[in-house]
Amino acid sequence: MSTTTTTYPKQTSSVSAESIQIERRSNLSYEEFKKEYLFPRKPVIITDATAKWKASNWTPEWFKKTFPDKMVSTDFGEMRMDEFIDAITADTDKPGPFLREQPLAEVFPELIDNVLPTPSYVTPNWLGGNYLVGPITQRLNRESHIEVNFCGRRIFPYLHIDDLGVHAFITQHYGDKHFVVYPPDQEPYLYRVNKDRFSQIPDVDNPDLEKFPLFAQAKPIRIVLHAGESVFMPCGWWHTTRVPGTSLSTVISVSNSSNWSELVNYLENNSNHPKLAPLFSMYLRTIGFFKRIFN
Ligand SMILES: O=C(O)CCC(=O)C(=O)O
Ligand SMILES: [Fe+2]
Repeated sequence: MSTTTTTYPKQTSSVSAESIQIERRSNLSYEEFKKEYLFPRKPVIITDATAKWKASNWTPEWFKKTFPDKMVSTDFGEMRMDEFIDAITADTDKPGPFLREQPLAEVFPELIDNVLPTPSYVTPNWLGGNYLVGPITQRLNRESHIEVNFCGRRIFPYLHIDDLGVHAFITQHYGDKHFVVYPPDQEPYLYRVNKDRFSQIPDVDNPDLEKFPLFAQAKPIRIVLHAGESVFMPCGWWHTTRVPGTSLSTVISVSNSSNWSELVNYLENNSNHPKLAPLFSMYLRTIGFFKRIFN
């Protein structure tokens, strides 16, 4: 989910900050998920979505023992895995390195079977597959990868909504993760960077209210995701995170009939070929129409 300059249409949800509590659910059937959360675009924490994943046993020590000399790409540059784990488990207030938004299949191809079976909640997922137009296929497939976030105590670098109008399904494997979440109706108070998907507010817990006075009116929803739990973050919901200690999580991005129109609008508004963009949009809407029938 890269930080390119983009235009992003206003998004909606039937849920507002006044009415929401983020529920914890287990044994949630797909039908219930669809009706209560996916289509209403309401976040939910699911406590047992990935119970069968081998990734449930991931720990920093296990990564250090299993891949000691593997080079990983962090925001402090390339590092050996054993040094990386030492740095993110050290008891220090200084921010350590962050292995951020790295595709699992590229960084740890041997661990792909650790995130199976795919939970029904992230299906169908239309981000994979071949769309017969190279740039469209590449753009969608880029978001279809499971990403890893691995770090020590720190805040996520930005309050944002996700790229391409996707929903995110974030699973915590190790440690706790504190989320600060704002429904789409809070956007007027969040100082969105013009035509982009980021807020100008660097730290929502220490905002500069002289510079960002309207932010005082924003109503955050706070949740803590524990190891073994997943959160469904619908498209258009603003979120950022903070971890009090070592944290390891994965993110699956999802697009299907519940948010396909956001993806199509996004691509149309950000096309490098403005003249062709309406044609591509029509093409993708038609594909969506048929996928909806056959999925
Ligand atoms: O896992 C996190 O801390 C946040 C991930 C996220 O929001 C993202 O990758 O877009
Ligand atoms: Fe995100």
